[in-house]
Amino acid sequence: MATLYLTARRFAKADYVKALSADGEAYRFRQRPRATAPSRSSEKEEFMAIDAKVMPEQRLRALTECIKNKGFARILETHSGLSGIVAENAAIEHEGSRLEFDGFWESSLTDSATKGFPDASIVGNDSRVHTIDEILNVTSKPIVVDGDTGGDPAQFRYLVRHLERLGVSAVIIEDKVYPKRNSLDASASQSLEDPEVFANKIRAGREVRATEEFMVIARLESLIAGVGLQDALERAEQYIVAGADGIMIHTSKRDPEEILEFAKAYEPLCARLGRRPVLVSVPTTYNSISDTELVANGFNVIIHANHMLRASHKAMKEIAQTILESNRSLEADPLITSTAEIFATVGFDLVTERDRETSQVQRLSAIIPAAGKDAAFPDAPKSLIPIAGRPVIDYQLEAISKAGMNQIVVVRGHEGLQFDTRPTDEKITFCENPNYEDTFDLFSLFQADKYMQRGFVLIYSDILFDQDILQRLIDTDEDIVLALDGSYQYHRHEIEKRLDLAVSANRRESHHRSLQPPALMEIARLGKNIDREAAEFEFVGLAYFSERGAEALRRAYYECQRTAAGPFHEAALFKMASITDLLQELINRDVAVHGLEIHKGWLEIHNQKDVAVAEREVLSLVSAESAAD
Ligand code: SPV
Ligand code: MG
Repeated sequence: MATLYLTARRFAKADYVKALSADGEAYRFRQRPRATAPSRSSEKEEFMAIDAKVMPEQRLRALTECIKNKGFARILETHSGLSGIVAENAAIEHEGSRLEFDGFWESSLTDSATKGFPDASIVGNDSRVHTIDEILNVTSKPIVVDGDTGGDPAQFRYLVRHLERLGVSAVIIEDKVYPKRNSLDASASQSLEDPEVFANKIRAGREVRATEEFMVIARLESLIAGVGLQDALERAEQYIVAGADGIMIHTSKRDPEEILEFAKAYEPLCARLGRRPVLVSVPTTYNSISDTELVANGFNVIIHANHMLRASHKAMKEIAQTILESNRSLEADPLITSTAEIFATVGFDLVTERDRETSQVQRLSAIIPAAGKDAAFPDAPKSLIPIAGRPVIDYQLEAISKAGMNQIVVVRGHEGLQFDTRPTDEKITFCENPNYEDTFDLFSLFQADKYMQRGFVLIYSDILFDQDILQRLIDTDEDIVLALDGSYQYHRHEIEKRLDLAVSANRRESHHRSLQPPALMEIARLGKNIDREAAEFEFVGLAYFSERGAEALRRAYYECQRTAAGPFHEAALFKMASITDLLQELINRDVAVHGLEIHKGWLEIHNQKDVAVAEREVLSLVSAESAAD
């Protein structure tokens, strides 16, 4: 304790001012390595609870270490796991350093209020410990627990043992009589405990602790009870003599004057006693004073004691009102956190990421190249063409998620910003193809290269399809499988558009009379320039690539990118190639590219006529479904 006294003393006065001259200079001390590296986008930079590898003893000690190193600790109230995560991650850039809270306050007021109870010794220790454990579970910084009166010495002993074992750094008990009333209500009765009885409780608590670092802090309620500064100082002396590791002086006044007077008198008192326990303030009412000023006046722990709870209460009231007033929740959207951010905050993303690693289907990405501009729909990406009131991509997302995939990647280009109007909680990863005017779908696809590597499903942006087709493609044992529509050959004379056509390796004559079930076949030729009479199939725009298939595709792409000069299959240049060109390249290199024949369950949107057909289909499906219900 002597060391702590010296260190705290050393920092307590003029040196604090010097250390904090630029209001934050002292923070340089604390470039604490994070328990886990922040991952992915800034919105998702939240602390991932499951990866927090801080053991109870380490956390326990961190508070004294923090006070030793920089002279003080700035503490924020938390009342739940979620508020703990937010408090843990709160940070600003301050003069080139990262400024964060140093730990958390587990408050009796806010723990009770979260449960809808008054702060009047109603919520018991078991329940409090449950909340504390919740916070410990998802955070890594030190916790200071509000121990109320501590109960009788026997109860306090058990509380100290329990909190210390959990890794809590300090417990603060107040010198009032059980059952206590919250200190901030001036009309409440505030009966003070006999100081000697309270001093014995401090002794009892300190006796049972297993480590030197666990702090038992005595909270003076003299100013709350209106018995004055002198009483506070006398009690402070008794508690210091009893071994208190810290002294908290509290007031409900708005003016910090009394608190500062106490702090001034505290130094000579400690000097006389030869020991200076840390000095703690809770500036809820006297909050015009800054943390820096409090530190400059000798305070070592500053607790912002209830702000997270009060903030959430205000926000909840506002949102409930807004939904009632608006008769729906749309107006509430800008006032609330997106579900995607909540998912990232509490580590749900990590769960799904790990699911993806273990599940064959979930490992796959669904990649939708949607960068190109189509003359028939010049004003928007084709993904956003509305069909019966919903954009094409909505139907695609539904089918993709029904097939069990949740990594969805859209490559955008033409009118790409229009995707920003999508719901914020939708989980689409966007890649950009800024060269969409000079390139085609192959170049777009490879903007999503890093999402291709564990296997993927390619989905053209202008098709509606049944999820069964996706499922069947994925279920094949082949590495590259394209969905091919065999009905093309019956309609070929009616179709005017330039389609992606395919010829199988074992061309089946009189195919339409075959009794064989639809089967997988190897593809020999693929492209738009295939003679219409020779072509048997139309490529639907849905294809599956296993990890190996994706690897073969990527290898060919990067080799051709390096070596291809002049025309590349049907393209004038490699840079302007289509996906089918690269697939033809694979076939020529003896990589098996398979086709899975389908007859129904998809529609392509090439022009306004297709939109009308799609709308009729969608609406008839909807009415068939509701008739079946
Ligand atoms: C608490 O946060 O529960 C406290 C501080 O004890 S105060 O509410 O100011 O009494
Ligand atoms: Mg309290």
